[in-house]
Amino acid sequence: MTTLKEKLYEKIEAHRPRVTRLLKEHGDDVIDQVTVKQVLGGMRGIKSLVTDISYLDPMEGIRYRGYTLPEVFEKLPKPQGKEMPYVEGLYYLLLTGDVPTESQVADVIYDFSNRRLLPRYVFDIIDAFPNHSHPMAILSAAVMAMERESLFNTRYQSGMSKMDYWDPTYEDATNLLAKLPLIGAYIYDKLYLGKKNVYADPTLDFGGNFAYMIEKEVPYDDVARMYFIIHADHESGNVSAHTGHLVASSLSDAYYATSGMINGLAGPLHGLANQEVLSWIQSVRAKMGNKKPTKEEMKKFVWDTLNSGQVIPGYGHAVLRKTDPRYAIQREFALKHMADDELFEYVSMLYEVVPPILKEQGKAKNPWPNVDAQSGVIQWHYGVTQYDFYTVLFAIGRAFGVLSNVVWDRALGYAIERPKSITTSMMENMVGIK
Ligand code: CMX
Repeated sequence: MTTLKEKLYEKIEAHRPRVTRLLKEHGDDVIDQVTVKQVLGGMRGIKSLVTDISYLDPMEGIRYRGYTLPEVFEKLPKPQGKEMPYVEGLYYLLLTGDVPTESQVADVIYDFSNRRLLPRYVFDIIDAFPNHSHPMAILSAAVMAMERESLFNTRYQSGMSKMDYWDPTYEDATNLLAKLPLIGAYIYDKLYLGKKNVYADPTLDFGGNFAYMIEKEVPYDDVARMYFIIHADHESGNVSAHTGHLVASSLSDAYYATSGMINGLAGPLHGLANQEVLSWIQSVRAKMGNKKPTKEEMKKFVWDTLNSGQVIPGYGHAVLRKTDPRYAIQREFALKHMADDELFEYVSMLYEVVPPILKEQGKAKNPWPNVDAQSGVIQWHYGVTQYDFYTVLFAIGRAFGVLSNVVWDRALGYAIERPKSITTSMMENMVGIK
């Protein structure tokens, strides 16, 4: 057993009695009420999911295992001479709640390197996709194809105690996470570099190896580490995290759950917004004949977009009510490394222009930027200019949070999801409409 798996088992054993007690002694206590607006409005804010891996405060932003993002970046071990921490260390933190030591991270890196080889048929499946397919569809299919590798499924078929579900789920999750950079890089290399081979460097960590495989130079390795870490988790109610949890709740394995979460992330109101931001900025640039717009001109583009019934991508959020700390971290990085980048200047101007306009329009509850407003521009700067690939990067990061949650779902025996639906007439009757 790896030190991570041993530590995880210790944590699971300590946590199980807390859930048993809640259910036994407080199973009928009321913790929330539900309004018509919430039921018709995408279940916004209803307290109906439990996770200890991250918590999203509307004003403060996300905390992973109790740590704010700046704390996570400060506390997790980093490769020598690098600004950003090991992604493998984040996995340790998300699963156990403990900040790993250098040697505990080294153990995870070694474990990942033993699991990262891809079966040949995954390359064949990626190759079978036409080149104009969206990379998120290819990613989802590649993950789905590997379902036959699921150890959970094999052990379930041969009879396994519920108390052991977490173990093969952890194995599936770790196997899949270790393989995701290679899958993502092969999709990138095939679609944009026209290559049929991808070469990994087994001496590199998760972020460093990803940068190597898509042929991007330093400091893209740090960009990759930062990107995967900030996208890892955003508590359980967002579409990708919730889909992963929902699919796994029927005891579908980690491969089914991850493919499902990728499909949810691929929508423009969620993860795809990062590519929409870049495409929106490019359209502004084209309209300006590549000349940088003045503030007044930019305001007009924003109003034109709103008046044509579209949203401003990268702004607003279902939970947050302030600038997303994931935006702030990327902005800090951009100010340090690429302050003169032309597209970054657009992003900075949008930060000044958009919030007052959204406030004036009076519809969006949160006029501030989210993670997606900033992320594509950094990718573009370091040579990943194919913006339909950006959500794949989001997905690789998000898989860490989703899969850590699925392991804990199995460990704590969380139930199959089955909320109740009603008809419109029933709702009308309930509120007294005849
Ligand atoms: N531009 C224009 N209008 C916006 C807006 C934006 N950025 N954000 C919200 N609104 C509008 C909504 O469309 C809604 O309009 P209607 O009443 O006409 O339906 C109204 O303001 C109220 O919405 P809300 O309660 O503030 O926001 P929701 O919780 O319904 O939706 C989100 C949240 C993220 C889908 C929305 O803010 C949005 O569409 N943003 C742009 C897309 C985006 O950046 N998505 C990425 C979010 C982060 C992520 O998941 O990756």
